[in-house]
Amino acid sequence: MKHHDLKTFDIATKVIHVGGEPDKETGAIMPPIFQTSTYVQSSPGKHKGYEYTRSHNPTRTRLEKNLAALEGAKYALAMSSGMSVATLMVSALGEGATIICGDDVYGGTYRLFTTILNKTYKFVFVDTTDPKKVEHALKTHDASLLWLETPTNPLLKITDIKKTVALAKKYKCMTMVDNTFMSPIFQNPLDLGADFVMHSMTKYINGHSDVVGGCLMTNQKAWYEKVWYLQNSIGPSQSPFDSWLVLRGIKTLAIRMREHERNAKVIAKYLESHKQVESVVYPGLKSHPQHSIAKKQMKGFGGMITFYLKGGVKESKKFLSTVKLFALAESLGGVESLIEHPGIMTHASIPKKVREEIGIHDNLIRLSVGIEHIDDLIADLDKAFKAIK
Ligand code: P1T
Repeated sequence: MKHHDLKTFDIATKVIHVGGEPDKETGAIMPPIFQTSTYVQSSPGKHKGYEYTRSHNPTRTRLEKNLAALEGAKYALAMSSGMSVATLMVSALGEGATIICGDDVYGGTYRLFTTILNKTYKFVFVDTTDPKKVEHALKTHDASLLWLETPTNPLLKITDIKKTVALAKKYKCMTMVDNTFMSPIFQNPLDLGADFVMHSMTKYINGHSDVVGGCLMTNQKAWYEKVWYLQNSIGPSQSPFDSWLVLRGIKTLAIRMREHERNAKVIAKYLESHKQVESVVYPGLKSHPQHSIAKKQMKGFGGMITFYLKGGVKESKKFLSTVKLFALAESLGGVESLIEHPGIMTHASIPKKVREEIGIHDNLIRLSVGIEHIDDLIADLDKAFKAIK
């Protein structure tokens, strides 16, 4: 094969080949799982770049190379969960730092920020889809970091990344984008000016619902080193085996995202025309309030849909326990379709009053549309609608 530069390849090629080079020693096409905790040194302090797996591991290094390439970043860190990425990123800012955070984020992020990290850091929640509100918060607080989730979980609100990052820069505030819902296939926040991007790898990146993991990507060496120092000191480094599973799952990320979106588009339209549905939220629908921003900054609309059922908690519960192909479970982004009730499940840690204020009502249902055959998915939903009629 002629010499080629992996950097110039399309992302669909990168997911398969970056960090996936054949093993130098044996030619094995699949990377070895370096299931080891430590590494032999030839004399004290003399080693091959690997001392202890909490610090570095060759399988994890391969995954980090791949992750960095997908977000066009110089550096990536793979950790044992999305929540550990959030914890270490905030901790890297230093005691007393202020973080401005979107008002609709994953319930676990909200819980982490408002019940644990709030003892050491200050969090200010704003609706980041409104630049005026963001600017007001930046003006009133000396914030170090703006935390954006876009699209948000579960309401799929979209923030204009480029515009909002520019605003934050004006106030010397850095920006982190939680890009979990889009995956690197559909959105690349670093290209839009963000300082950091994170993913819960548990979702689309791994894609097979068999790993919990998180990753952080950045172009800034000093911040990468700060977060790595915390990872090495505190310990939530991704394990060799889970790193390997993600390297395996990630190969089909580009093709999976296409299929997730293809199915989600059909289901969003189906729901929008359904008499038993109050309203549907999907970035690909013209009715989505930030549809034009979505078209501009995203390369696809993704596989997540939320909708408000006509009815209350009773109808929602019946609907959720009638579907069969859509599995009733927390999480998202796997090849199999999932369904859940944010108010009772993923966002239960947010006080009811706060939930209601932002629109997480008792008739809100969230779908993670998988890549099964579309006819089977529609038939499953049909059955549930008939059951609550
Ligand atoms: O579960 P973990 O890998 O720690 O990632 C947390 C996380 C971070 N950011 C976003 C946008 C997320 O959706 C999540 C996890 N979310 C779910 C488990 C869920 O069902 O929404």
